[in-house]
Amino acid sequence: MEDVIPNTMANPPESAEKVTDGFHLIIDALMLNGINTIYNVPGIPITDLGRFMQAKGLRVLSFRHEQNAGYAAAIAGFLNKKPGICMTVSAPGFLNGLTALAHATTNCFPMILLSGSSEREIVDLMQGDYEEMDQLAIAKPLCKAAYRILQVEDIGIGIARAIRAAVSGRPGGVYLDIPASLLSQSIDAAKGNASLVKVIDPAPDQLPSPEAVSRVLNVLKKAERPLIILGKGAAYSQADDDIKEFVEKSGIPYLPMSMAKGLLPDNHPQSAGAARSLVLKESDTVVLIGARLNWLLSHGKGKTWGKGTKSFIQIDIEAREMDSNVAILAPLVGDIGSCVRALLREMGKGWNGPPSAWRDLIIAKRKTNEESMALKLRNNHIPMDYHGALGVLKNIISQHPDAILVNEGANTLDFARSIIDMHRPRKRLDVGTWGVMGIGMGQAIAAAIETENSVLCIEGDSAFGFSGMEVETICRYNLPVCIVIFNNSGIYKGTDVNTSNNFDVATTVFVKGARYEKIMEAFGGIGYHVTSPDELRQAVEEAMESKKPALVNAVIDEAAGTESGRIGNLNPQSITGTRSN
Ligand code: ADP
Ligand code: TZD
Ligand code: MG
Repeated sequence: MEDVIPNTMANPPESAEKVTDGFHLIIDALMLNGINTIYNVPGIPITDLGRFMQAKGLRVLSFRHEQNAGYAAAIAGFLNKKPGICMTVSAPGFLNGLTALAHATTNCFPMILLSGSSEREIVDLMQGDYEEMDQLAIAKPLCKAAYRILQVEDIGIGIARAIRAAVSGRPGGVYLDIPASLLSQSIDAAKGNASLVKVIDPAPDQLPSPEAVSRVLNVLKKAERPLIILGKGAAYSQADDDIKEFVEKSGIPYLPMSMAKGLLPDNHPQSAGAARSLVLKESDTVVLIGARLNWLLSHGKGKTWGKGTKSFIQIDIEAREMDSNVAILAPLVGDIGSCVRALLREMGKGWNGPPSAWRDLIIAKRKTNEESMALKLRNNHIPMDYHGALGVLKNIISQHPDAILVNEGANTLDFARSIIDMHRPRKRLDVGTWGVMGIGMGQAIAAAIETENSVLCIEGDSAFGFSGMEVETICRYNLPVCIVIFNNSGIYKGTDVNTSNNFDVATTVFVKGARYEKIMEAFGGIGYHVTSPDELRQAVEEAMESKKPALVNAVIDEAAGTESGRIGNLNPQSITGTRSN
């Protein structure tokens, strides 16, 4: 289908240099605000917008499905602390991008979904326009803010508003509706230029009150078994040095949430990662830094947290997060950098760490757990189990501490998260707050583009299927991405059998012996098929060395996984008791 070329471009009037249009003002407004990368799928009405962006020097990456472009934009927002931009066509393209926008909002990542839309006059009378949909109304409940720009002179303000809404306070997703007719509206170039807005200080520091800082330290001083939990908000805040100094000065053991791994290296002496159950249960005082007490932390109560009452201290930019699940004794509302710096200042010199009995208990537990794990990781079983395969990948990541690890799946996710140590901040990207499958290729592409580092994706075979077609995108842009598929022929396991008399296989199993590596070969990348830890090591080392797109099909024992990985307890129980485990 042919795109509508704006009159200003097809037949430039004599005074063309003095006139600009919606297309160009959007580009100028984004560039003025330091936005230089767009993740998109082209089509009416935004094809030319992508072309003009490219012509102006923006990086415009085209995906095979908007959801993946959206996940790329969301994680770019996390990595850069500025909004990642996803651009889509109207109705179906917009809806495909919307999952990622909701995901960004849920995860507190700044992102802008910029979607073309059809003619308001027709849409609002529901007269059946091309890809008709009231996109603004649909986006609103799923994101932090939603705006529509109707007049060319409002582009500057509209984009400024979207940027500020995405990054200020608790970051999140913003929807920006771009009707086709806006793009071709023209305006005097000088007037247009003057209407642009450079957002000053889009995410201002938010200082905690001195009383709140003292309250935190008073609670902390009394703690006998304190624990710090670092969440992905701490990773996002990029206050890496201050956080490290606070943890080390306080002497308090810390537990990183999944995407906060590497903020301090996982082999740090204060890491309680290998004693997780113990510290959650036994701690008496917990300092949450950019981590919510949601399902991932069992809502701060119940069996996981043990019997004794705990004192919670929480650092978060969002005041409403306090007391969301349990009472917070010492809330510290502000941005993490400012809060941690304030604590460091007030702690002064000679701060006593927690009692050594607490530290020794954790160190002992950690040692036992690490030793029993080390044995499992060295196994050379064929078919491979998760431990044998992940032991290999753990070593590879420690040799490439700057490589970005992308991880999704169920068992593949849970085992990799606990087994693979991270060494630097923001190197581990994964399924986030929702535990969503499908983030893999989008995150891998954005990570390679935004950081220029190598990317290692560890993917369940089911997880990979959600975004697998983007292998073509990875090859097209020749990105240094190595995808390892943990191929157990199914979701959780490949062994389920349909015991009824119908003809279909069980709901959780896939084709046996699938040759995923051929998808990579189809587009010019390198494919490997491996069945042992040794072969896996060789393939991944070679792929990481080459910095070329590669896919390693790693055959895993079909029976090695467990239902739902580590969160099997969340499966509703069947009253007929027919579920097998
Ligand atoms: P995790 O899943 O790692 O536990 P969550 O996504 O639950 O982390 O929590 C992240 C928290 O971090 C959110 O409550 C968010 O408001 C907060 N946050 C994000 N950025 C900042 C920041 N710069 N300063 C303070 N808090 C932040
Ligand atoms: N759909 C979406 C978008 N997100 C989800 N989390 C799911 C479905 C349900 N789901 C999980 O929670 S994990 C998973 C699904 C389908 C796949 C697990 O299989 P896998 O990993 O092959 O990726 P393992 O190693 O076989 O467990
Ligand atoms: Mg699987």
